[in-house]
Amino acid sequence: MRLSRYFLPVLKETPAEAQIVSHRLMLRAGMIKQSSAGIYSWLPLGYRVLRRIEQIVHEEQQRAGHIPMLMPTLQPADLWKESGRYDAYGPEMLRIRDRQDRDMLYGPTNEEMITDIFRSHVSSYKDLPLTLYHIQWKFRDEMRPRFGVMRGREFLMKDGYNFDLTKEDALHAYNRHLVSYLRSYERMGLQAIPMRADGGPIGGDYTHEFLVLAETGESEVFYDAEVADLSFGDRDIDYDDVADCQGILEEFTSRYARTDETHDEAVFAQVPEERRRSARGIEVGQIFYFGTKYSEPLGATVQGPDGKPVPVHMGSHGIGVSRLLGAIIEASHDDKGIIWPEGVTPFNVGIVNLKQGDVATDSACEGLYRALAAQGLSALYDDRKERAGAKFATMDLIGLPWRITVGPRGLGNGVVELTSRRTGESEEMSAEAAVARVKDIYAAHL
Ligand code: 5CA
Repeated sequence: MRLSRYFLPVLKETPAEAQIVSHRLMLRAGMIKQSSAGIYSWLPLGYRVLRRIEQIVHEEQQRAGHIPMLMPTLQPADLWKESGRYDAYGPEMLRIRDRQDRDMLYGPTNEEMITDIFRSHVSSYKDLPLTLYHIQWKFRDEMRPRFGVMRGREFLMKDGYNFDLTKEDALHAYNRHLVSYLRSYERMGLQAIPMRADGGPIGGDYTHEFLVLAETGESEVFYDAEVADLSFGDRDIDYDDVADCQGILEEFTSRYARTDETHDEAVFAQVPEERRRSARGIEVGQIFYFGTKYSEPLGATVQGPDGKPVPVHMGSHGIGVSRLLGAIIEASHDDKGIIWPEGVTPFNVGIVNLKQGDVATDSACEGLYRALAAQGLSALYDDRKERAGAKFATMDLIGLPWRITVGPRGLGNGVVELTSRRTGESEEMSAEAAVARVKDIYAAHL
């Protein structure tokens, strides 16, 4: 993408309404624009990151054997009356009446709708196990929408639902979700710690929230310092291997790690004092096993092996896709701007032309731009007639992890400069070597 033809409305001033750094940087970098409280347009740069995050979530869900689909945002109230949640959900639910006077609602989550789909089409235990998911906009009329996309009213969520014959099978689905979530967050450059949580309006005895530690997080958390040293890494996992998935659950959840809703001082006191930590965290996902809570009232039963109808065991599992942009920025920025992890960056590399209009420099930049594209790498080429300082400031603000700087002096010596946004370190090399290096860096992320 050539910056001269792109739409990147960066702001010079820090917007007064933004209280936390991720919100400030998303506004300043021209990623989002608020349309009303807690509702945003995704401008091109923000949209690119949102799509990257979605793609990682899709890939990891499908790796775990979960099946993508798409349900609507508007739902009939009748389904929620059947489950008993229509009244219980309270003022967070946006209720709408259509021209035929039918009660509708903008979905805050989809347990009822997916259970309805299930009961209409699945009748035998032989069709189980089944896990369906979608990535769709949700609406929750939050009392205090704030911090930009962190606590929105309209937000993008991945929600997945498993249907199993037995509790044991459903717990395996729970474990698969835990593993796939660990992998997803790590690909986004994040450490998200699974913590014991409370079921809330979704319900259920087994539930973990995934928290990214950050001072600006809305949740108070208590944990054993050892959990912060765990990482999933690049190990291979067979999602059908029940014992393997269970082993990973135990590895990541056996130490003390709880949100304030389930925190227990007496149990926490058993953690050696030097390892006890309390901090704040951003909840980027939650998994639930809730048994037959929805399948019983909605009549989602299958014919079991003995011919008798049994309600299916279910769980639901959510990732805060749009919230993740805020969480990633909270975890990865400096005083100049955002520092995108390679896994989610909107463009792989920025090209800064130090002397726009100089024939040799322009042609070197064009060549580089094409060479990167030929390798499947995306570049944002700053081809504007701006001062070098302004170009660097924009690149630093929008946070592409790698920048290639091209100027007449370097070209005279046959070199360009490759700079890491994270460390600020630069290295001179030929344009071909820079392309090869960037390709290597991204090999693990493409
Ligand atoms: N049905 C279940 C799981 S599919 C569910 O709705 N879970 S949830 O309520 O925990 O939401 C899943 C994730 O969505 C949360 O972990 C959080 O990351 C994100 N989320 C929830 N509310 C908001 C909000 N107001 N703004 C942005 N993200 C949100």
